Amino acid sequence: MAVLPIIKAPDPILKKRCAPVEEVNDEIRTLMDDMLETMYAAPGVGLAAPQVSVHKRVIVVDTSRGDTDRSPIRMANPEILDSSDDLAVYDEGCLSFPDQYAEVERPAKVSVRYLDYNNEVQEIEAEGLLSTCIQHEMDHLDGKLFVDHISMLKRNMILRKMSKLKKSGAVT
Ligand code: GNR
Ligand code: NI
Repeated sequence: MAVLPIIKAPDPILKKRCAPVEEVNDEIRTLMDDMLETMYAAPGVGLAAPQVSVHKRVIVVDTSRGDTDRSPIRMANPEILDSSDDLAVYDEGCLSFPDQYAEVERPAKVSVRYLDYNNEVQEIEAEGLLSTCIQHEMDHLDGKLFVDHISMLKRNMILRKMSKLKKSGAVT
């Protein structure tokens, strides 16, 4: 397993659409495991493949918090089957935007179909932080970032801050 470098915004790598995985084979399993190790090291509750420069539809999440009771979920080709009409607001962050937060409104519950670590089709229903996190990670696969859900004013504020941090070398 390996901790991979996380791409920080603004970067065109984060804006590309990712290609579906043909099957979850050893190469994809290694990617999933490296992504989990990278996510735990950060630490974060989710990570999408483009954040580590891989343009494949792979995400990992673990919203359990705490080092002892880990419950990692590894997903390839996640699809939203259904989402609730009721919405939930979370103060979201992103490992590609260190120290930047903004409230984002999304469907409160989603049902998701994906390929698991064994290349088997799974379906789960998610609510709360898990639901938010899965939707945030799935957005990454389409080059969409949490700042694309907020007002242009707030988005530009955050993007300007990130550009400055990168220019000064405070963020790499
Ligand atoms: O670690 C993360 N925390 C988080 C908090 C609220 C909503 C979404 C997230 S995802 C983020 C990790 C990340 O950037 N995943 O792409
Ligand atoms: Ni993110």
